[in-house]
Amino acid sequence: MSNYHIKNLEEYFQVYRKSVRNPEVFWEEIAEEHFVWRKRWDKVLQWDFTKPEVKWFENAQLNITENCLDRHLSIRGDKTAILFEPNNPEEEAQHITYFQLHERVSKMANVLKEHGIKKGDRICIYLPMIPELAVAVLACARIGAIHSVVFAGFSSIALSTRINDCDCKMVITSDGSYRGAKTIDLKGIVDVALEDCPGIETTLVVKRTGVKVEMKEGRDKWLQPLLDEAHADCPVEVMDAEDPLFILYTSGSTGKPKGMVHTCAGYMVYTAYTFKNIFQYRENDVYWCTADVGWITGHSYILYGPLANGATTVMFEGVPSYPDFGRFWEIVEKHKVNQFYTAPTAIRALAKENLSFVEKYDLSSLKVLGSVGEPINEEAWHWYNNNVGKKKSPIVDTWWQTETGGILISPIPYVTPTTPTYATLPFIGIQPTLMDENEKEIAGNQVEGRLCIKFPWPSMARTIWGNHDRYRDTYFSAYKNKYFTGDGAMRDEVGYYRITGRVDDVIIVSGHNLGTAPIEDAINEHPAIAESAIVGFPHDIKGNALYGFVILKETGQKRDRDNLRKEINQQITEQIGPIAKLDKIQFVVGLPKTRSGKIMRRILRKIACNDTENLGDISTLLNPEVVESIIKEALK
Ligand code: 7RM
Repeated sequence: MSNYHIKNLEEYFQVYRKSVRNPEVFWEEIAEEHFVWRKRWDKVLQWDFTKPEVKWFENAQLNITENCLDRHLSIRGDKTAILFEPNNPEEEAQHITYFQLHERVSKMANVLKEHGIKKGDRICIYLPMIPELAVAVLACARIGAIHSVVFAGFSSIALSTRINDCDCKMVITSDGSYRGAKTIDLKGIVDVALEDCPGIETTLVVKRTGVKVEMKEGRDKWLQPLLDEAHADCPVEVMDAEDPLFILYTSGSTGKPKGMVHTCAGYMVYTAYTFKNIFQYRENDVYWCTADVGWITGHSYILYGPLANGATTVMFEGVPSYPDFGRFWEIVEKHKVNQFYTAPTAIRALAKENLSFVEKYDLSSLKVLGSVGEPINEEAWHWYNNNVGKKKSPIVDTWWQTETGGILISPIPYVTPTTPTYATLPFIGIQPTLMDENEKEIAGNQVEGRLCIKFPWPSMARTIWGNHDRYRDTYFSAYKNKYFTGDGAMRDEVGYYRITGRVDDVIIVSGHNLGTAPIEDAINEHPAIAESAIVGFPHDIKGNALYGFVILKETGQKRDRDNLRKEINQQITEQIGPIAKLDKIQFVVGLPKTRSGKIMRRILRKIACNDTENLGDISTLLNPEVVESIIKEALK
């Protein structure tokens, strides 16, 4: 098990050095010892960031589901692979063993084949967080079909755009879905989408809610009867290392969504290795990531990473607020969850509520807490640490992207000392660097710049589906021979990284570059404030000035607004300096968020600049009603 499981800081540095000095030797050892291959690679790595071209384990052959399922059967066949917790707490949880998952995936794979699906075909999966979602994803991988999971909270238009972009032949969906107290008519959304998708030949429909749906003759089929008839045995399709495994769309602030393409071998090796170390997973642990499989976090750290390690991974159908704000903690207690991985937006939402929702439950099983998706502000970090981890569970603030496939910067729990708001050190094999405005690398510590990665890692996306030029232009053209992340970061005196936010959101005030995260962090520390977002707006003298949108906690509602404004600016002055003081502060009921919970500062910027005619693409927006109320209030 050499190097596979890092145990202390000294070992981290030692392994890190090895991984950087001799990446090919390092990754070859990991790949050799921990996975099942049908054929060995000829070359570990071939790369050229100018094209860009990256190939890991070239000419090796494998199937990721053989690694996630088949190889576990003889040693842990009866172990729970997926622990499904339904939306309704009254409905029984399901423990799906590795044997059962293997059989369900095989049957599903055979159903796909019977419908003419072959290696390389694209299949769109539009399902709620139910076991069939995992089964569908793995069934595609088993036969070499390329899955494109679309988060089942997206609209018909978002869905049809994604289906057409990669010419999907089939959609796998359900009649409806449960989300908290709501029931959503998923099939209806699909029907509207498919009016614009001539390439779809078949729709397979899972029965979940039992609502009446329309079934289009010849196109739509109920899945269960097909599964009942299907053969329980399906040999894997032997894949080349660099064959596409999946496409996952990510929407930037401009242009149409980008279909990031991930390939088989490197993705498997990196997600498995990071999962094992960053969550310190041990054989009998129960691991829970609260993301949706519709995001990269769900792909890599609900499904592939955990299953490649033979882990028990929880899949939760519901939302943190149903039936009440204690639901997460109820589940942690009920299933004795050992590793819990969630997003700052969820933590901030729960921290707004009464502490009794957390205190009611026994959370002593927890050993590791994770955070991902946005910078975690200091107040949320402490709330998480004190009330969930009881100061005993290290928090891993994991920085990564859809494009990176796996976690790139993160502490290793019980190994790397943590500091609030810092993602800390690069993971093994990752070579980050900070760049200045003149495209020069910034040396030394206590510096700030644009975050780039200098060397390939196994799980990086290889292209954008159908648009390799856009892939090059977006990620490899800003800095020669480097992958540009789009994020800004600071590096402190010990070399720890702190992500300061997207560089598109950086605001230049009187010539100073200000990242959004540290300022929002200072604001959120005010006891009356729950959440905030800052953007820039034009200013005659300073070039730009800062506009803050601030959500008050219940307790803050009664406070005098002007006093609060003063206190906020005082706090910013103390923590950052007078340069970062806000010129305008608007108290709001909510902030515009993407469906994955990230604040959409782009929309707030338009509001701050009084330019609300054209808000751009808001199809991925979770809460359009909030935008309207902010605009109204801003005009007052
Ligand atoms: C995994 C995921 C990627 C963007 C990324 C950052 C932000 C993610 C952190 C973070 C600060 C973190 N993929 N981001 N994790 N910022 N600290 N720990 O979120 O493609 O949806 O988003 O998210 O800006 O570039 S993503």
